[in-house]
Amino acid sequence: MKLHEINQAPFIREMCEATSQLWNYGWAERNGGNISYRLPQEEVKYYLNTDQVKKIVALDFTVKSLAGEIFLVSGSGKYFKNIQKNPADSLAIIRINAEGDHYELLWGLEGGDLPTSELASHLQCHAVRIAHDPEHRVILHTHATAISAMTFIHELDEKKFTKTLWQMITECLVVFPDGVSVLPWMVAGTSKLGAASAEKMNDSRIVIWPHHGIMGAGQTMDDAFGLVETAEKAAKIYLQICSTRQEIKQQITDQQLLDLAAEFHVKPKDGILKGKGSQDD
Ligand code: 2HA
Ligand code: ZN
Repeated sequence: MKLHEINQAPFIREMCEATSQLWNYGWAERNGGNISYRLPQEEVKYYLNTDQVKKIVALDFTVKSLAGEIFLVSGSGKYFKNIQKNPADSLAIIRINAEGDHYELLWGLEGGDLPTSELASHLQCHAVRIAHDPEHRVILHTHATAISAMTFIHELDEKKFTKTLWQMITECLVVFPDGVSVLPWMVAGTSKLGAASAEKMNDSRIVIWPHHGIMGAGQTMDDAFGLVETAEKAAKIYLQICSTRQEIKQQITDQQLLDLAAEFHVKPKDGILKGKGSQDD
């Protein structure tokens, strides 16, 4: 079969668009942020001979449930602003081996670099999200400015953090009824952070890394991106309210949020809202 030009592949184009948009937002300074995109074998085979393995590399953790899965990932140390100029240098297509303890490099990272330093977080989060949702495909980590700023002045209790975000924009509850999870500060790039993030991804598709950034999961690039954008917009409103130093004179009540959830057929995360129709009433 004649292979198509891989730079024209929808998954490469989407990755280029997302990374440059993240840079335009100012959330991807230097090499900040990383994305991984689960690719179906049937899609990849039009662009790549998946029998040709360029390199096999050990993982320092095991993700057995991802055996045979293929991912497009951003490279370690790569600047999001530059990815679209040379995707084959900045991105990699990897496949997890049958034991789930190595990856095979199928394409990319032509300069010999490694996949994202947060690979442990990405793969462990994928494993958890796929177990909840077979359609899950994208994990996106970025240094979203307002969310990071909010982690300095808001309590890190995840129920309180979730409620504040839900109160900032009516749409938030509809976009992330599962709320946000918040980890304690942890060292970046470690499999410990990966395991902790993955554990949180059982409960929510957003995990906040205080004083660092955010991780979002989605079925498509737009889905994961939109989720992060929505949380970030809410955080921005929160910060703007704080900076006015005015007391809040009115806001969306718990009951209004519950009415909204009923209208949109979403189930708000337990233990946050009180009122008619709440689990906690
Ligand atoms: O440098 O964002 O968390 C990439 C990162 C590490
Ligand atoms: Zn980061």
